[in-house]
Amino acid sequence: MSKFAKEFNTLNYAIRGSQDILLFAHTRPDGDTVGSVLALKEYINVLGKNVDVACFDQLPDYLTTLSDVSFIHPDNLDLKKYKLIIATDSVERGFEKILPQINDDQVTVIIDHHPDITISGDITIIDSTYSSVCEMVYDFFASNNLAITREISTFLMLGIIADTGVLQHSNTTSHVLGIISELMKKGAPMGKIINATFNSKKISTLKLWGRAFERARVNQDNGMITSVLTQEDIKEFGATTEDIAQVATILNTVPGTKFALILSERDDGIIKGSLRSEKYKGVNVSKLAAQFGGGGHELASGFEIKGKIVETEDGWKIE
Ligand SMILES: [Mn+2]
Repeated sequence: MSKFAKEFNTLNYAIRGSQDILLFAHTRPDGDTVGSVLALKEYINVLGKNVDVACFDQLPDYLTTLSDVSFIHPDNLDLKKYKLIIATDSVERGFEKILPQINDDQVTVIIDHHPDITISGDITIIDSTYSSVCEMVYDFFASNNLAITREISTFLMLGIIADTGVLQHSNTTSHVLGIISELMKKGAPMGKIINATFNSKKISTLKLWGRAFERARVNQDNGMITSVLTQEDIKEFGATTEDIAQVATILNTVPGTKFALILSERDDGIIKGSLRSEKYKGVNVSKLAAQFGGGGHELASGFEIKGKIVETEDGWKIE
């Protein structure tokens, strides 16, 4: 039995009791937030209810082979009409702006697997031991004995594949693999999902990676492998956050390294640090991130500092 059996039961009761339902995906939506809202949308549609999906950004191009959904920009929402509002994954990337506008007679639900979430809903389901929100939503379906259609299985698998880096990250538990097996039985096209999310790389992404890999340095003293991307690089290649995060993941595969740090310049003089490690390396990168005022998971964390990346004679420095 799931540890959230009670919450999942309440959530299903709330869905069944509401005619107009809003789902909310996070800003710059990824496979997990998209997969989780679309799986819930399928279920709610079948119940014959009205369901909309809101997001500050549109569905990314690479996911259009899996869905043709269009998101409603929050500025264009008639928020009052929804009796039930469900936000999934990284709920503090967009939904925190909506929450204060919601009335007491509307039911809010938060489903997230990120640590340190400070907002809460009428139903709050947060657990950072889950690989993905899609893993949590699978448990919601299983806990309530709900039928998983081929469409639902596709969307749930999307989020799990995305957030586990195709079942390679340390969050790939036996529970996750059990779910993957069940979703395959329901018809989820695993190859198509992997192709959409990971196997196809734009030439601009490869060029961005090439630049970052060329600059990579290993610090033999602490086992850190690091590289930098300037704002010019990011603009030149139209890099997404995901493109940059994957640099750290790939750098982390270099033998003998303990963790990877990628520093990337963002707007307004902010430098973002992305830290990655692997369980067997025995490093808790969230502690490192915390030293710079950031946070995250033990093996994937980040921080932000003010400054500019400047080239020097023998490398790079932050000014
Ligand atoms: Mn996620």
